[in-house]
Amino acid sequence: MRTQVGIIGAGPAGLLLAHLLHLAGIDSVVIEVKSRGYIEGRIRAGLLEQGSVDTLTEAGLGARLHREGLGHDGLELRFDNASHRIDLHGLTGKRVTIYGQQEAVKDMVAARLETARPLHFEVEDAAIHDIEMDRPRLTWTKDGTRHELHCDVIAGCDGFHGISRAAIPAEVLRVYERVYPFAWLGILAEAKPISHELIYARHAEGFALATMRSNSVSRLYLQCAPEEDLGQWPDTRIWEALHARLGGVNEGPIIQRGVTGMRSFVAEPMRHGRLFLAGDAAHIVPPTGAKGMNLAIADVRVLARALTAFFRGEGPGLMDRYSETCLKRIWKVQRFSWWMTAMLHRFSDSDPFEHRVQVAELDYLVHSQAARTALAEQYVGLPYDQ
Ligand code: RFL
Ligand code: PHB
Repeated sequence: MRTQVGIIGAGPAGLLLAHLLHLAGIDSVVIEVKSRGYIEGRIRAGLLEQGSVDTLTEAGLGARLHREGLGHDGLELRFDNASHRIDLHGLTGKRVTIYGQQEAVKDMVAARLETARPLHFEVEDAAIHDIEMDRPRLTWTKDGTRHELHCDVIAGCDGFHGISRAAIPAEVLRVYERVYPFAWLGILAEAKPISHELIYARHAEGFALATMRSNSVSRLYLQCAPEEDLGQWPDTRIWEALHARLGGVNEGPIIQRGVTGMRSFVAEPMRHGRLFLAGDAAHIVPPTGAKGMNLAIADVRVLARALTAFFRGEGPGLMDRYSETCLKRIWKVQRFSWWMTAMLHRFSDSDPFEHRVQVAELDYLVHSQAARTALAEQYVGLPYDQ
């Protein structure tokens, strides 16, 4: 078998890349280790920057997003028993949209299947070969049969735990990492959101976030211990903690729950030979800034453009600059996500000094138009050309 771009992973990065390449007339094959049902049901991110919405819309993937997505013009910061609204739209002219990642994934899978280009689920033993040559290969097993795919380029869109990053020789790859001493316990509940906008709360007991998936489904997060045992969190304890930290929430049946560890991580460079990393395969941000899926989309925009130029015979210039171009944005977004995390969480070694500094930072933020503008322009998403 032969294709132009072999894509590993059918998350937002892999599926969007496949679609953008299709629109440019470039052939690709997508392989995914999980089933279609699994990736379409995996509950994760929910918040899209204005630029992500525009990218999906321009790619023809925005119909349901515009019908069902919830546009937000502001957010609330809560600390010291008071609430402060940040007017995102007033400060930047832009807004963000709540639309579950799995809904965006469903739209992209449907679009891919409509193109009739290959998307293989439940592959086993995927392996990458010859990335330092002009014809790299992908191999995998499906239903007991071994497959071999000759490619011009391989896109590693297989998330943090995939195989792609490990295919880059260790002596070439530099890794920057920070693991936080806490995690998020996230629930999805059939309960009306307490506000039509997101509420980020800093509380002496720990951070909490109230977001949503619809006008009748709440998505709520609580700071917890890094290896938290969900068995220690019966529903009553979850609701008590949410009430305390958010100043009251609406309760309802909990339909999903999980614990997410938090880290900041960047692997450089994002390209080696004919292998390109995109999305979580190359970087992880803590979810406080809501940036993971948005960064994946930003990488893929750059990669699709570079590959399109290459296959049109315009040379490898954009491909050669891929890593550098993406990393400029990635490090700014890393800084923003780290800053939001540091400002809003309780650190286990927190001392009274740190507490005072956090509150001073929040107080400054909500009273300074310059500081609010800085938060707002990063939260709605930096322009792509910076
Ligand atoms: P994904 O989504 O992990 O997709 C990678 C895919 O690759 C597959 N795979 C393989 N396939 C074939 N062969 C192999 N060997 C393979 N190994 C892995 C996997 O099965 C998977 O399908 O990475 P991608 O596409 O880079 O997308 C990244 C986003 O998923 C991620 O950054 C976000 O979910 C992060 N995130 C958020 N991002 C936002 O932009 N806004 C948010 O509000 C937001 N909130 C969140 C989040 C992530 C969270 N969790 C659970 C990590 C909230 C949470 C709680
Ligand atoms: C979500 O809606 O799941 C969400 C929103 C904002 C965040 C993280 C997660 O910062």
